[in-house]
This record gives sequence, structure tokens and C-alpha cells, in this order.
Amino acid sequence: MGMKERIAEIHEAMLRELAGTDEMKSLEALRVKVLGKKGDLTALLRSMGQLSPEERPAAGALINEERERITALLEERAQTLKEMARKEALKRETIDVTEPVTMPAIGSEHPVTLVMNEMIDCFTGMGFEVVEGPEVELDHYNFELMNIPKNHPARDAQDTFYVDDNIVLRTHTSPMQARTMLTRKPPIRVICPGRVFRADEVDATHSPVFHQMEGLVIDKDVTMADLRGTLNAFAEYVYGKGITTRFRPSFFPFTEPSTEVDLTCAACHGKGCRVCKGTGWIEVLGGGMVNPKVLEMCGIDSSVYSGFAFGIGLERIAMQRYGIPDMRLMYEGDVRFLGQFR
Ligand code: 2NL
Repeated sequence: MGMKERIAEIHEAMLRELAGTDEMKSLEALRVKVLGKKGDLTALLRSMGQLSPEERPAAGALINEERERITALLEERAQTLKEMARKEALKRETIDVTEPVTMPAIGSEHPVTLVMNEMIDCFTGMGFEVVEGPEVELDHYNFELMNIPKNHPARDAQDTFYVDDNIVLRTHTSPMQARTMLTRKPPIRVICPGRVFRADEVDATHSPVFHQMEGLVIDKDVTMADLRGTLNAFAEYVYGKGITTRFRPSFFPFTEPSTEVDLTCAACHGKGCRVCKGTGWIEVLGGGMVNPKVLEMCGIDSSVYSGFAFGIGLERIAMQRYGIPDMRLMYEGDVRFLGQFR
């Protein structure tokens, strides 16, 4: 067989196999089969030794031309395969943005959390700091330092959950404020939000577990007027312009004097309505000047410093705010109830 015929034969075989290559791997295999060290065309080049010296230049030129043609064909096929792979990838990775999706159910914040966060915003805006602490407390912090002596009715096992003789579930967040006074120097401006426990029977307005936020300010020359100004600012922040406070005398062992604090009824703006039973006021919190005995027990010189404190029940605020008729709804975790407070 002549050189031309042999080249033509290799070329034809190469074209047939080229059409069958469907990926870069088989294309590379074909290149090796034809142009590689042991390839068909390379073998032909090697066989030139058998030709006479006069025939060699022409034969060599033919083989080199064929090598260039084949290289060009392989290159062209490689481009085609790359393009095919790209199109396939695009097809595979295309996202149908019109496809309907089911949205995951997203939770909502609990009404007590909403009220708590709003109050935290209000008081931190006035320079208060949030401090939190243990729910299981020593009797000493929960009662003794709050001037609630051993025989006081509030200590009764009927009102307090005792873990043992010296340990209770805190009945207010005051122990955290006592801890703060014991470990810091005035000026002190803190709020203590958190869970508290009282051995109450469950009904529409009582729960053995509820939430409270207490505030405490200790500095030189702090007066009842500072408590009033702070709570007036709180009333307007949380309930809106025109809402103010009314102080009525009260008694707590840890404050002297003590006060019950009413807020303008937000439903009628003080005119008198069913919500406030015609009085124009809603009872919301308690407070007073920190009892000097409490200051002294917590390591603060009551001849130099004075302070005010207050306590707010968060469930009650949430119930008023959102018109929740029964406290039990807030602990049942029914999503139909919870989903209403987005
Ligand atoms: C209420 C009344 C109150 C306090 C809490 C307090 C804390 C310290 C010292 C003195 Cl460390 N007092 N807290 C004072 C007065 C009232 O809570 O009706 N809470 C729901």
C-alpha cells in the first residue's frame, strides 16, 4: 500500500471515531491512538526508514500535513464538546423562579417577650443596664436582704417554693439587685427582668410562674421625684403621649416610703370607661425609696446615698396591652394564640 493510501486510511478511521467521541476523555484517547508515541501516524513516520532517501522528503511532508489536519480536527471537536458540556450544565442548573414554594412556618415572639423587650429599650435608653441572675436563690438574698424577716407571711411555704431551708425559687428579681449593690459602687442604674415564682393557684389572673421587671437607682440625692420622672417617661414611651402616673401610698418591707403606681387609662385617656371602671386610672406597678435598712445590709452607706426601686408584673402589662382575657392562654403554647402577636 502506498503512503498516500495509508494516510487516507488513517484519516478515514480517525474521522469515523471522531464522530463517536462524546467527552474529553475519549477524545484524548483518540489523540493518543493516532498521534501518540505508539499512534498510527507516528508508526507511519517511523516506517519511513524503509523508503529510499529520495522518497523520504515527500513522504515526510505528507505525514506532517496529515498531523496538522488531525490536530486541527481534534481541536475543533474539543471546542464542540466543551460547548455541549456548557449547554448541558446550564440546562441542569437552571432554576425555575416561577415554581411555587411552601414557605417554612416562622414563629413569633411571645407577648411577654414583646413587652419585656419594649421596656428594656425604654430603660436602657435612659441609661439603665440589664442584669440577670439565678432563678434558684438563697433565702438570704431573696428575703433577708429585702428586709423580709424570718416570721414574715411572704415567707410562708404557702406563698414560696422552698428547695430546702435556705434555698427558694426567687419570688421577685430583687435578689439580683441586692447582688448588684453588694458587688458595685454607686451610682447604680439597673433593671432586672426575669422569671419569678409564687405558690399561687392558677386562675385567669394568677400563675405560679410569671415575669417581672424591677428597676433600681442608687446615687447621691436620689428622691421620690426622680422615681416619678422616670416612671412618667416610661409611661409615655410604652403607652404614648399624654399617659402619666398617679402615686398612691402603699407598703413594702423593702421600700420606705412605698407607693402603688397607676397609669392614665390608655383606653379612654383618663375620661373614665369600662376598662378603668370609670376611674381613668389603671394600677400597673409598685415602687418607692429603697429602705435604708436594705441599703445598709447591701453595703451602701445610707447617710451618703439614697435610691429608688420599682417592680412591674409583665403578664399584667401584656394582658392590658393586647386585651388578653385569661393569663392561662399565655402558658398553653397554642400557636393559634401565639401567632396573633407578630
Ligand atoms: C410590685 C412591687 C416592688 C421593689 C419592687 C426593690 C428592690 C430592691 C430594693 C427595694 Cl433591691 N425595692 N424592689 C420595690 C418596690 C416595689 O415591686 O408590685 N411588683 C410587681
